[in-house]
Amino acid sequence: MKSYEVNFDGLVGPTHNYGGLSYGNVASQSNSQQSSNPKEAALQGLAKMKALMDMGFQQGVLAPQERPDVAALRRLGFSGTDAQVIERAAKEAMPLLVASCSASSMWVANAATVSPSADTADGRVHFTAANLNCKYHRSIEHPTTSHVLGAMFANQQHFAHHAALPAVAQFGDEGAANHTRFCREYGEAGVEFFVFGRSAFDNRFAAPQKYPARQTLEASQAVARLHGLRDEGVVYAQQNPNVIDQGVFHNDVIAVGNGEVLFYHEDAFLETDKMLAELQGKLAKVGGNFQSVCVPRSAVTVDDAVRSYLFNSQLLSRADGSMLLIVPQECQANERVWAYLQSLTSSGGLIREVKVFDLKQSMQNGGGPACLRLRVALNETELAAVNPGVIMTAPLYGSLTAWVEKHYRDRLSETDLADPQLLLECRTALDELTQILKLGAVYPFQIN
Ligand code: SUG
Repeated sequence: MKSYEVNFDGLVGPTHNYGGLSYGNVASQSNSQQSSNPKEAALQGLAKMKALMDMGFQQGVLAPQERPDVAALRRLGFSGTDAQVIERAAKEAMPLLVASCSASSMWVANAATVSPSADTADGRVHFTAANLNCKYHRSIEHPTTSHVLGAMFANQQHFAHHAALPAVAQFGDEGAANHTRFCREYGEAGVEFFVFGRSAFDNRFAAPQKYPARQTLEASQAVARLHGLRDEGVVYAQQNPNVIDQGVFHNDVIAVGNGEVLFYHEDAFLETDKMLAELQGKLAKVGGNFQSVCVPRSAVTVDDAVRSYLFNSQLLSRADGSMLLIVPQECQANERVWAYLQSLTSSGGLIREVKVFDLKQSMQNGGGPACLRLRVALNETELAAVNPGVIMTAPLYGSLTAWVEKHYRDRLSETDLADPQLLLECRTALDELTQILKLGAVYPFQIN
């Protein structure tokens, strides 16, 4: 049976703004307080989805969340009408209003960890929503993420959903940003690769000194158990704590994998040789030929990687077996990175082509092409069981661009977040969106 990697991209929400909310994420911190352009952000994301669809890849879309999150503000003690809740938060605790307005759910690589049916004990595709426990503004995403994923992958014969792990630092889970899967064919058993930043209970593992390690080993192990993965089909590796301290807050800022290939920076991991040998051995057991492409620090420094987001690229398999890298335009702007990419594609290896996208609005908050997509490997039967409303088509692209043009502002600054009119605009837009994507009621304002 045919099988595919389907990229579901996060649609940027109408409150996209630069809140400076992510300590340890260099772009988020350095662009704090700048005014944003939500309309441009959403259109840039849609253009990438359309381009991938036009190239023949399977493409889907994941809906944004209701923001400002008035219910979250109520849980923090703000009361009255919705407008009063926003007004009071703006007056008494602006950082909390900013956090409750973040459109951070656009980075759907952090929405969940997904294991394809060929890897799981019960033969279903498993999803665990990420608790994103390291940052308050992200920790409020998972309940709606679960509703949206449930509406997209509703068929219980094929899809199994797990609630987010316990909401404590020991189980900090950032979803697919720290998870990669290697396989020969998407529909065949593969090796799932979990990268953690620290261990919560075992002090033999080093931890970063400056910035937080968001993903714990214990969270990764819990997800592997929930999904019913075989020990032989799992590899755990530790991210180098020094690179976390240089701004590599997720593994997908320093490595990307697909098919049988891992593309990574020389400084990305600890005990790299042991890890590569384990990946090679385990993939060989399921018939695969593991290959790795190491980018040396002499060609591209960790700082270059963090600024250009070279590794936050999408590594896509083409029909002829070669691979394509989707990179943000910041890679072209960095001389060393661009020179490296030229030599990579002309070296006769598997990665033959690079395509550049303008995702500046998202990049300024630390979200590149790979952050914006959640990969779900599906066979033909499973793909047919996905809610068809969320699969990208030319007409859907047309409806979504028209929807963005109609509802989104082209400028948003911190003071605008206090405008109660923004909440009404967002709810009106999202209500219409659930009809376009045929999701049913998924948002708090629709359910309560
Ligand atoms: O969690 N930025 C996100 C970026 C997530 C990128 N995702 C992956 N690497 N997969 C984060 O740090 C910034 C929001 C702000 O500051 O307004 C933010 O949440």
